[in-house]
Amino acid sequence: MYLSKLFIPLLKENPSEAKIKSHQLMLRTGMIKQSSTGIYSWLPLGFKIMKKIENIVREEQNKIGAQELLMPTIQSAEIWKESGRYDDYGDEMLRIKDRQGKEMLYGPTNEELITEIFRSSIKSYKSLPQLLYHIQWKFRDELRPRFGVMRCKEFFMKDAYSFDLSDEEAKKSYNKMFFAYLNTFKRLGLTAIPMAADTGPIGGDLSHEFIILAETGESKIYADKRIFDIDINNHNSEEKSINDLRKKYDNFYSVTDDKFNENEFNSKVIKRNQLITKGIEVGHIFYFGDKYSKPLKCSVDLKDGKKVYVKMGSYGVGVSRLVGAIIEAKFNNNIMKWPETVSPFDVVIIPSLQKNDKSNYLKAEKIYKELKADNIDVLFDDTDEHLSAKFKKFDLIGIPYQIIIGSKTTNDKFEFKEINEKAEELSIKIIKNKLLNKRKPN
Ligand code: 5CA
Repeated sequence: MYLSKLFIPLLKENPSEAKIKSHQLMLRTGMIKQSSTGIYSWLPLGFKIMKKIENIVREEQNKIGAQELLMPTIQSAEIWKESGRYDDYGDEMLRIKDRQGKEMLYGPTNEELITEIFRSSIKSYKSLPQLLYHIQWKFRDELRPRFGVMRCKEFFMKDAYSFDLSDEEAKKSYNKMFFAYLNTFKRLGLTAIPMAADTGPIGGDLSHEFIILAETGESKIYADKRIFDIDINNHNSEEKSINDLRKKYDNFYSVTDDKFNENEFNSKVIKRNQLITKGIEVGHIFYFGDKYSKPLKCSVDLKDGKKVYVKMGSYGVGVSRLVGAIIEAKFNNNIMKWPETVSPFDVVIIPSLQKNDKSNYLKAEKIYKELKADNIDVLFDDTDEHLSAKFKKFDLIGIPYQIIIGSKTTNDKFEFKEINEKAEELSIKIIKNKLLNKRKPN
């Protein structure tokens, strides 16, 4: 892609309404544009990054055997009345009437709708367990939408739902998700820690929030520092391996504010290991048994003819929130570096272009074509801005690798730079191999 053709409305200054760095950066680099309070359009740069995050989330769901479907954003109020949540959900739910006066709503979550789909399709124990998910827009009329995509009204979420015959089986589904979440966040370049959490309007008595540390986070957390040293790499998707991993996390105290108990914290964690800080909730998993299946009469026949209400859990990832969360984690000293897995481009070519001398342009174009031929997603800054202005711009856009074509460039060696590292003079062949090697298999 040529930068001159890219739809990327950059701003010169930080917009005054943006209070945290992710919101500032997203507006400055033209990733999003506010359409009304708490509602955003995703412009090409932001959308591309979000789609990459979405795909990693999807791949890790598929790996544990979850099946993707797509439910609508608009739901009928009826099923919410059946579950009893229509009134409980309060003002956060956006209620709508269609032309027949039928009560509808813009889904803030999908426990009712998926239960309705399940109860009308599955009748026998033989079809269980099931793990279903979708990635869809949600709407919550938040009282105080703030921090850009971190707490907004309309947001993109992956929500999964598990269906099992017993509590014991359901815990296995829960642990599988626990495992998938750790892998997902790792691939996104984040260290997300599972923390025992309150269940709020979703309900149930078992729940973990996955939290990344950030001063601007809205969740207060209390943890044993050693939980950050757990290495998930030695674990695979076998049941025993997943259980062992779950146990490792359970060994260390880690809770959010609403589960905090000072005496327990002080008795379980010695002072030196105590961490009290703030974080961003990027995912949340719940187990709630028959909380929805019972009122919605979602049961299956067992072998002996008896009926059992299916045992359910739900599992959310804030896909659009993650875009902001990654920025909070990776944008430091005014320099952004996207993890390679989600970066909007693999590499950017930054030539110094003079009006009367086409040579740098031609060199840059040649490299551009060569990299493209190897399917490397490359951005070519073909604008006539001064090099220093270009560098400033790419400090914010955050593409992790740069090829710089300036006065130091010879005919066969180019400056190759990883953001925050020293530049090296390398041939295009070596640069190409370096970039291709970065594409690690998952
Ligand atoms: N039904 C359950 C699990 S599928 C559920 O809705 N859980 S949740 O309420 O915790 O939301 C899941 C994730 O969505 C959160 O962990 C968070 O990352 C994201 N999220 C929730 N509310 C917002 C919001 N207002 N703006 C942006 N992201 C949000």
